[in-house]
Amino acid sequence: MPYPASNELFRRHEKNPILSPSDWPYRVNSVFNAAAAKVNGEVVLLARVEDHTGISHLTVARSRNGVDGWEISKRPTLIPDPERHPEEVWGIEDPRATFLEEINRWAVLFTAYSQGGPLVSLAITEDFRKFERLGPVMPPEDKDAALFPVRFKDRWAMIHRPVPSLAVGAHMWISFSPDLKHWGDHRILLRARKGGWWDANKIGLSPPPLRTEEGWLLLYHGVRVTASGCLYRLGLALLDLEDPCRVIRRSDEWVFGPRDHYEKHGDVDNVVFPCGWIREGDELKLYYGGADACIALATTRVSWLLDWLKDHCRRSTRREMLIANPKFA
Ligand code: BMA
Repeated sequence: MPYPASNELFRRHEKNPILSPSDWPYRVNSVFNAAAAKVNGEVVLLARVEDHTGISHLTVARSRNGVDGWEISKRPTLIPDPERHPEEVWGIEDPRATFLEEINRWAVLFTAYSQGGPLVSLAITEDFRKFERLGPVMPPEDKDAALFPVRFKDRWAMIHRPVPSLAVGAHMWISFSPDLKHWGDHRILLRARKGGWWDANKIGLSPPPLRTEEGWLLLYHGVRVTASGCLYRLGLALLDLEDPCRVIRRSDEWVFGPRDHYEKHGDVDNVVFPCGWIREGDELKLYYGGADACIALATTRVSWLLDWLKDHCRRSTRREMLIANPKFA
């Protein structure tokens, strides 16, 4: 089935937003940016929940069909624990879950908001009920991190977004580790573009990399700074299956952006922010935060995204990538 001629690759669910603060069994300000996983036939969302102190924690919601009938935990699932983890003093945010077959567990990377700024922390879980916190894996400022599900030549790989200095741009990096705890061999994977592009100056990974027949599919966000605030939109890229440092394609155009009211208006206007997707055959369910206030669902097909990306990767973009990073050659 070819992708729609309208280029509308993602279809918003008619029940959007599928989860809102009013659905929560306890008092919260906002629910958004959830990790997504399929566990024992159920869709599990690990949502970022902000309470009325402004600090975030994470709470699980489960559903058979991934659309409605959510069973939401009566209490927070993972709360900041600054006694044992001082880096969590101002909250934990934006989880992304990857199933690691080798250890038969989910690895959840999330942002811990420390006094020194946001950093990347890791927790491991089998069932999204009990978690083992491994603590910080990247120093501040760093976020938008997710693991690949497999090792590459004996090493785990992570995509993340350090911000060494805003003057040089906030790019997506890739790093490697023998044990999930010690990370190195850091290099830039995808650069934020410059000037008037939709993804100029600041980009970051959205859901974890998705293994496809043609490569690792990435959905990433680009942040455009406008006179009325930031505008979060999403674009696609494809990495080599064997060598994830090799970018095969990158879209010039964004593929999804704020359109409906729950994306345009909330605590932070004009934000779509996915942290999870679930693949069932060719179908893909994308779970995203709407305007930092609610959780929404959009569906697409993996084959549509791959075909569209093939048709929408101009030569100039590839040239630009080669100049930016000779490792792409
Ligand atoms: C990013 C993260 C996200 C948030 C987005 C828009 O930096 O903090 O959690 O959704 O900004 O506010």
